[in-house]
Amino acid sequence: MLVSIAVVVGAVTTAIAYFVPWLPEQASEQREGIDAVFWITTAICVSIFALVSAVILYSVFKFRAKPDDDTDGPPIHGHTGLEIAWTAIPAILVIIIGVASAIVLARNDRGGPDALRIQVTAQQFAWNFRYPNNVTSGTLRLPVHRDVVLQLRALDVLHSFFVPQFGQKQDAVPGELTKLAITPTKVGKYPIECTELCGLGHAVMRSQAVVMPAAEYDAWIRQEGKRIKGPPGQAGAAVFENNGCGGCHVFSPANSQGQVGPSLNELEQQARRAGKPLEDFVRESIVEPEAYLEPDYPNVMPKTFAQLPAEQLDALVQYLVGDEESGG
Ligand code: HEC
Ligand SMILES: [Cu+2]
Repeated sequence: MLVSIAVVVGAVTTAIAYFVPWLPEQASEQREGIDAVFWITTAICVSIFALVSAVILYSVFKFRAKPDDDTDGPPIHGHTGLEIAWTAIPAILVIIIGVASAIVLARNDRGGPDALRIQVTAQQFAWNFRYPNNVTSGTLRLPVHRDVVLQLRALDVLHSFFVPQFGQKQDAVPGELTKLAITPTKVGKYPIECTELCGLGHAVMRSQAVVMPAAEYDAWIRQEGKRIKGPPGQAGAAVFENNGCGGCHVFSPANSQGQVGPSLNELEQQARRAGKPLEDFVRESIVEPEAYLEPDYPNVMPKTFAQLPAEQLDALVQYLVGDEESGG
């Protein structure tokens, strides 16, 4: 009887654990180990739950007092064997979970000797990514099946990088360089979330990880690398596009339609209103957005662009200042 109850409870709980898709899609090698630990833990929990439920259900029916029975039960003074068992078995189970976790963590921390290294800058409330050839972007592009190591920096407060489909989280800590290894296994688009409450805009501190076929990634990174070294107009356009400026700003030369920030088509009037020379105004607006806040707009322009390499910043400013400088 006891055994049949345990089997039924165990089967139902296992079905709930197995058939309901609790976990996000698996898209990295690191996630495989994490999921394994998760399933080991779940198996242990299901077994103990089945055992305890069976004993409780069995006892409730088997040892129920008769309605007119007011006597005390027999006095019981512990059971040394049982006590040793219920101390030792959980200790062993916890050690199993601990050892499995340690193995997975150690394996997941290995980036591989020729991993692609990408610099990540986190700041209230945006992410910025810089690739080995200095291309910068607001979305993270990764080649599938290649070891990647993210090197994370925070410029203000604690942030935490998390892509649920990749499994691991890593804090970005001001004044410290932290690392996160990812080996993507599936082409696709995955959300990047900040998982450390970092201020008012925490909930919108999101971006996207785009996992691409290796050849497509190589072509993209080569092309963007060439564009940022090209003439200022071309380089500026590349920096503008890759860093997501168009998502928030209208700017005709880029064909962008973002409505979060002011239009960048009338920068001259805006500079005059701010009482600054055009180029200084534009540069300052990008590097230090809070220096002059356009009235009627939220203060949400990311400050991460101060991290742009100098040539890219110059090219971006030229691109925005436009015609009078480049003569075309
Ligand atoms: C998340 C949205 C967002 C993104 C992304 C963004 N901006 Fe902004 N930007 C704003 C907002 C809002 C303002 C107005 C508030 C302020 O002045 O800081 C602004 C202001 C500016 C200004 C000053 C314009 C004026 O009229 O005062 C410039 C120039 C500018 N942004 C350029 C850029 C460039 C270049 C990028 C990309 C590298 C960019 N922005 C990315 C939201 C954004
Ligand atoms: Cu954050």
